[in-house]
Amino acid sequence: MSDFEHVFEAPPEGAAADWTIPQNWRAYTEVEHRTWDTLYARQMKILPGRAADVFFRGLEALDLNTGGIPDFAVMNPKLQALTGWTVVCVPGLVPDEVFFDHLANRRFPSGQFIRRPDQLDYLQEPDIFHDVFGHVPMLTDPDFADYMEAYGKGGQRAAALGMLPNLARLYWYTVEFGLMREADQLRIYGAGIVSSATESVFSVEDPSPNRLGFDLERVMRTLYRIDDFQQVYFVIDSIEQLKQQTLKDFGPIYDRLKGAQDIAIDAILPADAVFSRGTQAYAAKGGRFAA
Ligand code: HBI
Ligand code: FE
Repeated sequence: MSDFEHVFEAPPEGAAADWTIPQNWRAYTEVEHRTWDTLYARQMKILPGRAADVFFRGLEALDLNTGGIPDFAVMNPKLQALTGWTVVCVPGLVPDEVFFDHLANRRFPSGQFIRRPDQLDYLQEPDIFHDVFGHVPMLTDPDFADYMEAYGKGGQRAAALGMLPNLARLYWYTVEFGLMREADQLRIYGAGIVSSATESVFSVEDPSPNRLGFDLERVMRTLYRIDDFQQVYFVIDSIEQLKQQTLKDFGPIYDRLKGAQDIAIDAILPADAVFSRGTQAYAAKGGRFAA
């Protein structure tokens, strides 16, 4: 199962059996380095007060603001010393089982390329800015690092059991689009949000989306959209809570999920903890960055 269109069937020319490729840092052009700087500077204006402390602590620990696209040979020793994770380069989206095998071994696969200057605001495939700026700071947190490894291991199992569509929703609503409570506010920790200038504001401030308390089985039943702002965000109390709710045998959960119906993207259920009851006005106007 994959929600994306451009997944190759076999490792492309020049890629290893595990789909990794060299970063080839010296080959990035001046334009590509300046694209990183532009995106970085833009997010650093938007994220203070909106992104979680844990994200900023990770950014700082990795020292990603030295100018230009980070050189993994410099970044990886810092990350490895903190949590044992490393970042490897891949050509783009890789098959699910390849992705899970990397995560299960504490390797995060990052796109090698960076978006073009005319794609600053939106692209569907994960590039190095999304993957490194968005995902890697969170991998410096020991609990989040454990959670991601467990997700990789769980992915292999879910795939074998035919439950990947359900498990992928957990990744989507936490790793990519998660919010957390912090300082009496809702703050961003999801990589899909922190790497997006527009969704960084929308996710925490727009009246449209629902913001609901995280509940594992509820999340795994909830549909999602891959091509637009979310209609619902799920809020965790802490990374520790996320880890504690998910480090368990999913077997009994999958048995229950097989008999359960999917939940509509804009539904609010009686059992939900409601942080914001959204107007859904953005989606009603047709979405895709509608004014
Ligand atoms: N490949 N490079 C890359 N990055 C991803 O985030 C990714 C992937 N392949 C599959 C995948 N994600 C998802 O479909 C799984 O989480 C289910
Ligand atoms: Fe991502």
